[in-house]
Amino acid sequence: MSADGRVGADARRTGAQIIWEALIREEVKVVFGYPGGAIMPAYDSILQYPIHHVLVRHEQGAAHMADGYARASGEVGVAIATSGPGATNLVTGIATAMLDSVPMVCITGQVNSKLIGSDAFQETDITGVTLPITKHNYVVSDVNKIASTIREAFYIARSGRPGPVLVDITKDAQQATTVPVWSDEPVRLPGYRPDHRTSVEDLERAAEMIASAKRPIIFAGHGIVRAEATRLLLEFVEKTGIPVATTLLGLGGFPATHPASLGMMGMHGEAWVNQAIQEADLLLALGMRFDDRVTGNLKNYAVHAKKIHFELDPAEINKNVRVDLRLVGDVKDTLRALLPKLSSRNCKPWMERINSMKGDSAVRDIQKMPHDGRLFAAHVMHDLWRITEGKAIVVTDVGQHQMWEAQYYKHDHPRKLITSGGLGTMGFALPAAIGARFAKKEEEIWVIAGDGGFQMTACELSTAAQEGIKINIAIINNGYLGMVRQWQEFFYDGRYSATPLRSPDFVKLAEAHGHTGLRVTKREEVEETVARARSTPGTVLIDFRVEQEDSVYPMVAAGADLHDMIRRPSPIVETADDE
Ligand SMILES: Cc1ncc(C[n+]2csc(CCOP(=O)(O)OP(=O)(O)O)c2C)c(N)n1
Repeated sequence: MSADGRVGADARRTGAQIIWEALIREEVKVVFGYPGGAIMPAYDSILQYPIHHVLVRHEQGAAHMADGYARASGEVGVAIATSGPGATNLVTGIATAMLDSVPMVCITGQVNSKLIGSDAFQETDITGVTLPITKHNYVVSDVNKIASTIREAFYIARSGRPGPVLVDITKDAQQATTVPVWSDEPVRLPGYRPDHRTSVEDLERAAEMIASAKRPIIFAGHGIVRAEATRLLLEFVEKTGIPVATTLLGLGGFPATHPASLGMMGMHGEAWVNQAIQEADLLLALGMRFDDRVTGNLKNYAVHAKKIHFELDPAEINKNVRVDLRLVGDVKDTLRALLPKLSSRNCKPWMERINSMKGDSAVRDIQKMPHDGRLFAAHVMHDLWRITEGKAIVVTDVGQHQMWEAQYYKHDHPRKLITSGGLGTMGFALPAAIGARFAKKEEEIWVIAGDGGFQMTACELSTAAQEGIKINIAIINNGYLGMVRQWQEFFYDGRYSATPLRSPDFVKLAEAHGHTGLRVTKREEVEETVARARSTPGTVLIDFRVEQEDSVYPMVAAGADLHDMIRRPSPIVETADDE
């Protein structure tokens, strides 16, 4: 066997060996998984190969770790599971990656091909189950197909609009032997066209529309981050002066502290951004998909604006919002081709108009509240941003804390915010952060999770301990399933059905796993405790006991018009003690 674990080219080997060799050829160094009967041949042979296997505590964790790894690195993440319950436990993680266009390959074991369809022990039709939530999936029962299928799976996962691909391999195919054929030819698949290029005429039309607009706004979505197009977007903005609003997943795609940055749009976006969108005469939507949380009521959405959609996936165009011009292609290529056609222009009056709307929205600025002993989640986010100088990778869970993070932690760099935007998967943060740790060995990583979501995958604390990794965990502990409680407060007359939440002692839970546990109950303690967590080796969990019934403002109620926002009810007295 050679140093990289490959056996001689013409030697016979098992399907199990071929799996790992195929992964090595795709430059995979780490996989996240959990063993079981139908995947045991593969687990037995991984011992021969230089691939690090992270033993998760639940397969959902494996899928989120592969996802976090992919989002932090831009590479394909890999999750492994056995058949039946192992495979179905991946489902939430696969759907999460699908909705956020994250490249991932999941390899599952399947029962012997002879037994398929017989309701054999631990048999599930996982390709049937995952058909609507994968970009593509395969069942492989022929050892001769393993190498080429894994190669195709990686190609599909990472090309065009990325997404998860599942490869289900029967146990007998893993055990059978063959001499594999490794191809170095580019993969070509009938009917699959991942690359598109915008025509010169369309680029010229876009340049004309941009030149004649008086109130344009750029929307930066996840596509900007994925395509590594941040620098080109900056050039675009510096040339044209057009302000930029971002989606949740677009945060960091354009520097939040840049003067042309407006902040986040949509349900919990800045009020002035939503207002500006409704007044705009041109929207340049870059790598985003007009999700309902972004648009609110479609009937009254940006009715004065012409719309140009820069998008890699043609199926996204005109799906939710009808556009005037489609620029299909990789957003980085499109921006590069468009830039020379643009002239500099004056957006000052428009920026002044937008700035005049800002004062109106400042009432949500809770971090400027006077010290009255109470700890608000916004304080934690703001202080974390200040102390880490905005440089940490922040992995958030789903709920109020996710929105406060988006509002108060300013992201200037791409791939620094990892969050489940499309599916909104509670339990995502801890495992995704563990995955990100394997992608970015040197960077500071913070998990920000609610007391509810954290408990969904808290078992992965044990994985972090076994791997001996350092991450910092901030639990925003409000004693409720906060975001649902907020909806109950606003829309169900304050009937708190099934949202008060009793939690374990998180400090002891951390300690039980061999980690450090800390607690913060007052605003004055935030700074010192965060500093302590950063300088303490190993994983540190901080239980932040925050104000219990605080709500995220502003808010566009589901289905309401974008400009029709619920704002913070009472004015907050500002003090000049911050920053
Ligand atoms: C797996 C899953 N189940 C249910 C929900 C619905 N949901 C969205 S936010 C939320 C409450 C989250 O509570 P917590 O984790 O404590 O965070 P907080 O909102 O308090 O910050 C719930 C139940 C979800 N998003 N994901």
